[in-house]
Amino acid sequence: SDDGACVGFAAASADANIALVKYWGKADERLILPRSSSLSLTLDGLSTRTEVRFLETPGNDAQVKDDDLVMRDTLTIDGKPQSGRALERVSGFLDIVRSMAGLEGTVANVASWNTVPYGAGLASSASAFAALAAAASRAAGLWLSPRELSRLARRGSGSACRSVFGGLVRWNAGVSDETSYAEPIDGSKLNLAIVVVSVSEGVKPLSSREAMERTVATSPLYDAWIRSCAKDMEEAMKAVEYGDLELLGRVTEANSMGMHSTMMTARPPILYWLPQSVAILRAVQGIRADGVGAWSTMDAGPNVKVLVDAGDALSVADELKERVPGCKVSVHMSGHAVRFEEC
Ligand code: 2P0
Repeated sequence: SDDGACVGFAAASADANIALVKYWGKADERLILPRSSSLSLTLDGLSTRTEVRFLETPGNDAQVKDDDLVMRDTLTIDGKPQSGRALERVSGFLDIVRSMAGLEGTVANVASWNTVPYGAGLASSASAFAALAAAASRAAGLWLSPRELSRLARRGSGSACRSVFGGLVRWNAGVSDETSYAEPIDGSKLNLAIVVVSVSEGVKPLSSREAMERTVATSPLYDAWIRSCAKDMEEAMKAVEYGDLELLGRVTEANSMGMHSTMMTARPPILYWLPQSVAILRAVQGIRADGVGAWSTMDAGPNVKVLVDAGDALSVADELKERVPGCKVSVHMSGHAVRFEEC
């Protein structure tokens, strides 16, 4: 239903990000506080644009007994109306925005578009919730600082707090809603790019949310992983400060392998890798053995992302296509902070 009076409209876009030091596991599930700090690179070319409209709901009061007449939030993704889980998650997030803005009596219409089709394994919840947090807060009349926006985006999806900013971004784990936020870090001594190597997905993957919960609860390696993340963050921050791509690459690859080790040792085990993923991991090692800087990282799916100097990105992409026939590659430079559209 769309017959309520519009009380606010806004649109915003956000880029996806890839973690070099990963977030894997929550200390607080409701507030989405992570068990460790993480470091990411925001990527151009993988983004979400979202429009949010809040409407008054004069018919939603107590005397309306006919359920069909009660107005509810609506959500479309890439033109397709959503219901069930996807809508519930967005509605739950909008409740946070509504209570911040005193708009409890409203419903929202949300429309979202991804530059990469939703479901392709690349459209991420990071760009989605960063764009939604920006558009929804602005439509609700809230003018949040970048840090406040990062904290809000975190409530939708942890990694989304990093997509509020461009370039290299650090998410400070923190111990509370106020202290868990992302911030941009000075990456001017590096010129990074990511080559995304995608593998066709056959199986329906386990969501990262469920996978990380199971890992925290059951992997005997989990505590060791959290300790190693603190060290990885220190080394990665030093590498960024000194412009040491080699060190940043080594930390990135090792940190990803460590995270996947905790998944493989969860019970029951979680394995996102496919045979093609392993072929790509080996091709990256081979490219490095030939003297070109390239380091792999993987997330909650079978695709491999390769960290390179921007100047090597196209040649590494060509080399990967040659070494792993049938894989699809795309090159992504450093991306930008959230963009608001004035209306
Ligand atoms: C990351 N990932 O740091 C890690 C590495 C995937 C592997 O953040 O439950 O969608 O919404 O906070 O952010 C993906 O998990 O999980 C993720 P929630 P999210 O990028």
